[in-house]
Amino acid sequence: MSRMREFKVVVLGSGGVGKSALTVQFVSGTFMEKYDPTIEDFYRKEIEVDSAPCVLEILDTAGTEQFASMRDLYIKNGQGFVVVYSITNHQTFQDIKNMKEQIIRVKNMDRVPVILVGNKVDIEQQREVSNMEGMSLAQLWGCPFMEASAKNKCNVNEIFAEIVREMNFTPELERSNHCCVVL
Ligand SMILES: Nc1nc2c(ncn2[C@@H]2O[C@H](COP(=O)(O)OP(=O)(O)OP(=O)(O)O)[C@@H](O)[C@H]2O)c(=O)[nH]1
Ligand SMILES: [Mg+2]
Repeated sequence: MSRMREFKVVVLGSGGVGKSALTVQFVSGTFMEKYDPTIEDFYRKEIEVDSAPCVLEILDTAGTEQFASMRDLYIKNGQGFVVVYSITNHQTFQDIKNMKEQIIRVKNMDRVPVILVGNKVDIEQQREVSNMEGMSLAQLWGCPFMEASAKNKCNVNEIFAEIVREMNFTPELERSNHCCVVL
């Protein structure tokens, strides 16, 4: 019998940045070419990070502002946050700054597990956000940063492994709503 850790991950970012494409690529290994705006989708996947198996419960949220009122609740229930912008759209990079503030306000914890992700690196010719801008923001936030491509499966598994590591390093989760599954 082994105890497996379970983590609640929330994927946040503006509409169209590739939250669903990254999540679906990670969970089922396929790329979603067609844009179908999300209302809310939920996934569960078992992975091994640094030789420790765990279960990720992933909430893929709506980027559309129409559903932004749900965000407080998602953040309240989440433990780790994958914050995504598109390197091809500078506005989406601005938008995540507000989302990060919302995370800090709602969680009210000293340290919230977050990873900053610049998606769509496969379309380098349309880049509007430099690698340096992403890195600087992550440095300011004190969190890991990765550029990724849901299309080319670049850094997709790495994002989710890294957010697990961040959650592992956050002892406050142990005391709050962290739970274990007994197998
Ligand atoms: N070239 C390229 N296109 C991508 C990538 N990721 C997503 N896309 C495309 O961008 C569009 C939007 O992707 P989604 O994953 O639906 O975006 P989202 O962030 O989930 O959007 P909302 O659900 O509305 O918040 C789709 O047409 C995807 O195929 C990527 O890494 N590279
Ligand atoms: Mg989506």
